[in-house]
Amino acid sequence: MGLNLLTDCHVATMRARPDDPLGLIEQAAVVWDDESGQLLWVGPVAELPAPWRRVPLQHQGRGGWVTPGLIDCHTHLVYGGQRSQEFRQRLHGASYEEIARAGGGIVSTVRATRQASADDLLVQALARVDQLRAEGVTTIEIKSGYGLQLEHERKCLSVARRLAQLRPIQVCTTFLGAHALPPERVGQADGYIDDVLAMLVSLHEEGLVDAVDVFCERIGFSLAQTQRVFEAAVACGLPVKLHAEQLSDMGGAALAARYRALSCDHLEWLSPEGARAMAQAGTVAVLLPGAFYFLRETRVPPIALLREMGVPIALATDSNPGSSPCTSLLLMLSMACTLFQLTPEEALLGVTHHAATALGLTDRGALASGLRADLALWQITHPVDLCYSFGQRPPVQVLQAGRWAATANGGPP
Ligand code: DI6
Ligand code: FE
Repeated sequence: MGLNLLTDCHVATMRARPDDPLGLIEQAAVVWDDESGQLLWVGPVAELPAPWRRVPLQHQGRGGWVTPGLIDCHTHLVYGGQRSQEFRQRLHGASYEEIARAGGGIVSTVRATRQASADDLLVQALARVDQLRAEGVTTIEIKSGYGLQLEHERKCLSVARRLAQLRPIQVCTTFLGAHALPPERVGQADGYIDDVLAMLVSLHEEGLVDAVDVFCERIGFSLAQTQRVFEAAVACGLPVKLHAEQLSDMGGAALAARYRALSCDHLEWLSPEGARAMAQAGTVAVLLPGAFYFLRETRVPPIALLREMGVPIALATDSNPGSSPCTSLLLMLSMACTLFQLTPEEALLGVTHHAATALGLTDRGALASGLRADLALWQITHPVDLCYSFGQRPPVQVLQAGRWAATANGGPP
């Protein structure tokens, strides 16, 4: 226990320098304190101050690359059941919206999630979390939204909190009560928003909520309903996020920006006004190539517009049973480059620095002294390799809050 030194490695700090968006350091050294869980020094090994050279715990990186621990900033990974039959229906021509309107879609997962016990949900969610951890993920966001009643939303958010007790991973919870209309409230969307506001107050008092999200969409909730939820979040002192402009341009991004949203997510139909508002508010664009791929969408998010306006771009799995049954953040790096034409550097910043911002976290997502000692040590030749190969999992060793964490893909070095 105490001070640790990692050498024989290269580092992608994710602190941009001119002509070097990833802040690369070759032949680097990293020093951290495993009690405070903080980084103490990151830089070229040749510049390592003498006192740090003799710290008691020394680790060899075997020439690998160190990145910040990856951050999956948008998941719905606590749920019951699965929806492969719907996938089949869609391949026979039914659309995601048609299935949702016919009582399938999110609502079918709501049924399965309500039936499942907390322990069942926990076991299933642990398997998903372990897959993400085996890819160097140290922080995840988990949304509720498959319970849609107080006891079931509480059950899901409590499972999300328990995951962080059972595994070396940090979990940020997001209350997404306004995800879909539950079967018992069909035709009463405004009445259901009353329920959402009441649930929010209770769940927030129980310490289960870190942020609030809404599915603002033709098949979800209107702008006015979204605004009511945002007002309630503000009253609780909670930050907001929004599922915005995924299937249509509802103007959700501009509304979210007025509430200083941490992020707007999906954004295939984002307008220039929406992008401008996000840029001014510092709202992160979270792109979800897994959902784009799985729903066989054709309209790509307006990447050029996001770049031009200077909106930070993050990437996430959207892990959920209906539109992205996926637990690979590395696959999202590949898809973001091939499907959305992000540069590898943008993609890598999207699962580190900008993903942290999308969760309102300033203590991670980059490697520098004073930040959390969450890192991944990859046996690769260059960070771009993480975007280049797909369906593969390079060997990785994970440090979470200064402690080596065993994963299905590697133990301590
Ligand atoms: N957008 C999504 O991509 C997921 N939820 C949402 O609001 C899909 C959820 C599902 O189909 O179960
Ligand atoms: Fe989502």
